[in-house]
Amino acid sequence: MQIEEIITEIKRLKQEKGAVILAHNYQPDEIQDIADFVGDSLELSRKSAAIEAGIIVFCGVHFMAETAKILSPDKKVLVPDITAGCPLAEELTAEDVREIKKRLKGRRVVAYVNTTAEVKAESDVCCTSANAIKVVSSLPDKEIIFVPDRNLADFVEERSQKKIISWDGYCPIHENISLKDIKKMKKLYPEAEVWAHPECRSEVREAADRILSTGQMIKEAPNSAVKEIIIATEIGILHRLRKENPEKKFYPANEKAICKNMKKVTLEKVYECLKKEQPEIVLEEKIIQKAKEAINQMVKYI
Ligand code: CIZ
Repeated sequence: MQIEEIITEIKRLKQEKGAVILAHNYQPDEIQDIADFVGDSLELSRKSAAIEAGIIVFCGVHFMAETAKILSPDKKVLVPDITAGCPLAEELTAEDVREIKKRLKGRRVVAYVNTTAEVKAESDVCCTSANAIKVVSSLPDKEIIFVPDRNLADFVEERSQKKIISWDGYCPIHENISLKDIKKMKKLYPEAEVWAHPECRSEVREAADRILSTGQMIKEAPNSAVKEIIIATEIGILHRLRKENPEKKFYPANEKAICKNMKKVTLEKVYECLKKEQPEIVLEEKIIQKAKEAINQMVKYI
């Protein structure tokens, strides 16, 4: 089938089945363009809980679709490619969390949304990069265990009054963005501001003018007085930034900052997934119930 035909078929099947397509900000451009909603994991989690559709096609990585399923257990949550995982989420198991809780008894565990459903079920509270500071600051504890991203953990410690004990995980895509990249881009575009994601290394965060989640970048771009912005995160976000702000210029800090897992989703796979209603996210009821408690805290904070 030609691309145009696939898109027509996706639209037809979506209507016939009462399905909704959600896409993460890091998805390929053409997937963002056919989606009903594009956003970060917090926005998409909220959306999945609020929409009435019986079928959600989640275009993103596995943990994001799991989060949608936990918040909407009665809906069928489909993923175009079940192998689209997140290396950061896969760095930590539920057993690791149980062990760390035993070792550091009495401390609460805050889990970044980039974790498996099983890890969320063992954690006290979840957060995203958009609300990590607010979630951590809302807790009465002085010391917090934060998993799995060490860079986001450091960023939260810098901006909250808490001592953070962090897991030593990282996102390989964000860690690959270097200070050298930032300096090179600043030389090319001296008027540009640098906006970095909190999953970036500390030296990149220090060199940045602003540290923002993808959802915050989307919200801030139209309000910012600057005309040129160097973006230090996965390059999928550039599509929406450019589309929604045609008068501004956005440059990737490193054009190789590409998450291969995010790009596993294709139009053909979305079509097949809608047609066959497979692959589907299936989670144990016990995991859903436990993880939901941690996620409910997350969706309270913007
Ligand atoms: O929360 C998300 O969706 C992720 C993984 C990054 C971001 O900043 O949007």
